[in-house]
Amino acid sequence: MLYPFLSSTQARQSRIDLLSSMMAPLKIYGLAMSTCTGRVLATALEKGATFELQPVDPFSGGCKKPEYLALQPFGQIPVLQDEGLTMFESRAIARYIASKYEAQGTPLYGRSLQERAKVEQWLEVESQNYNPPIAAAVCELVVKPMKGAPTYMQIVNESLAKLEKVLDIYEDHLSKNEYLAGNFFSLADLSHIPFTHYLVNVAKKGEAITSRKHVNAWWLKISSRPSWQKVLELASKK
Ligand SMILES: N[C@@H](CCC(=O)N[C@@H](CS)C(=O)NCC(=O)O)C(=O)O
Repeated sequence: MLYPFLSSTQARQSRIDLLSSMMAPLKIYGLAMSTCTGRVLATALEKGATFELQPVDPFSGGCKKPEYLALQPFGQIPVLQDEGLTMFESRAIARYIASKYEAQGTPLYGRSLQERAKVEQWLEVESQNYNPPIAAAVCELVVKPMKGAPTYMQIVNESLAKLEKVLDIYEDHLSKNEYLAGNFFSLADLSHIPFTHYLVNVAKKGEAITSRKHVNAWWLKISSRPSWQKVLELASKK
């Protein structure tokens, strides 16, 4: 027995903590202020996985250098390297981290196969239904001004109208469920945080979120998690 004076639950957690501290840190290439990198960092933080952030700045062409393109041929952040694995696509990376560190931290896939199935369902909704309109609006309102490019309000308005329709479905669902996959915080909720943060707190165009009672309560809960607050702290240091 590793620690004879601890309860079996405490001893199990101690073993997990020990194993985790022996694992090499995840190497994450990207920027904390980028939405997709933020998704990956928040996942690592929820799981208590150690990581090193290797800064790669898309605004100064860091993504288009040959050595970076060898890791990510589409020239985008983030990239993960871990124990001989090199991979890209933030949602795939988040799934990998949530699975690898399944035994520790927040159970981001729930506690049963059925709960995991619901997490996967809402992860797909995030990427297929929620992300396209919100990313288009954030690109016009936040990213293009940062690059000195003009914002097209017609694209903003059309994207927000599409987002409103998606959020009507979320409002109904969240009136019956505390979180998307049920009554537990999951990877599906987490995956929504970065772009929603930019729409609500940076672009200040979050009426579609804040005007819906249950969506807003959900948003306030998920965005106040220590993991996301830590991502914002890391982003503020850039
Ligand atoms: N589907 C990709 C999208 C990655 C992405 O769009 N990354 C942005 C930053 S958030 C980027 O690298 N943009 C630079 C570029 O496309 O040139 C993912 O989820 O990882």
